[in-house]
Amino acid sequence: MNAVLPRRADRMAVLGVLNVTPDSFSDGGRYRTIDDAISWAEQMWRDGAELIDVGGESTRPGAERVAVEAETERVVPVIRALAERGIAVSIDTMRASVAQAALAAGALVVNDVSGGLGDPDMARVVRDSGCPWILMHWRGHSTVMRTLASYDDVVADVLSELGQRIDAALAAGVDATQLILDPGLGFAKKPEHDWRLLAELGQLQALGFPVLVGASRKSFLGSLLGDGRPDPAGASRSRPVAEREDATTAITAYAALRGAWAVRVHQVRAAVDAATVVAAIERAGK
Ligand code: PMM
Repeated sequence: MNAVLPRRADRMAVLGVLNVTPDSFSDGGRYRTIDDAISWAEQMWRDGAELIDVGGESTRPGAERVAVEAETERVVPVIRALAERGIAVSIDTMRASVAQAALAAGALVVNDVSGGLGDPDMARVVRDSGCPWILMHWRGHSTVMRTLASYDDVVADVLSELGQRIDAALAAGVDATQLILDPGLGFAKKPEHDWRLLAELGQLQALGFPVLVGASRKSFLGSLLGDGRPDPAGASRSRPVAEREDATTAITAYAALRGAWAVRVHQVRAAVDAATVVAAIERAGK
């Protein structure tokens, strides 16, 4: 995996989120121009990210799909500009044609939140390029995922469904060394599912693939830390998205301690610091 990345870290890796979408839940609309997006990516790169994860379609619960042309037009110019600057990029898409265009523009890794379910052609694109492929646990598109958060045993069910995605990838000719797994926190999951999956991260690691954790600013952190008082609509109040950074960093430290390959975060510097601290403790313990 590290062979394709220009940086080799002696700590857990960090992916910096660059959503070039008007409506992503946590940083949507932050960059009004390509130049804004590139400047922010450069900052995350200086802060030590191993990959900038560029996405052009929001996966926020309830989000409608964007047209494939719009998604491609959003991501390709940004990826090309970052690749020209020597910045390593992953493309966050579940569409094979977007992945293909992104790889042609210089992306190094495909981050597929659908784990290959969203587009039957994705496995071929990944196989032909030989790039790493992040397979996230996913059950359905954003408009319906809330209705799919039902499990007998969330850890066993996620492991078995990811196992099916691994089998499908291998059957399509993708090499096992290309695969990275992700439990898909917040995707067709209730908070109790997210916490169980984190508690049992070791079971996911035991499948033998690198593991990515994407917890940054997600709603299970908001509901844990909310003051619990009802808002005017009667719902229990959650900690606002912008105030979930410290909790995100706590998860980063935990993921590093549990041996995750990487975290995907909005604030790279805090994550790099946390991963560096954990690595120093681990080195001192050897
Ligand atoms: N989460 C989001 C988007 N892409 N990709 C992976 N591999 N894992 C995730 O958990 C993940 C992802 C949603 O978060 P955002 O809207 O902040 O990008």
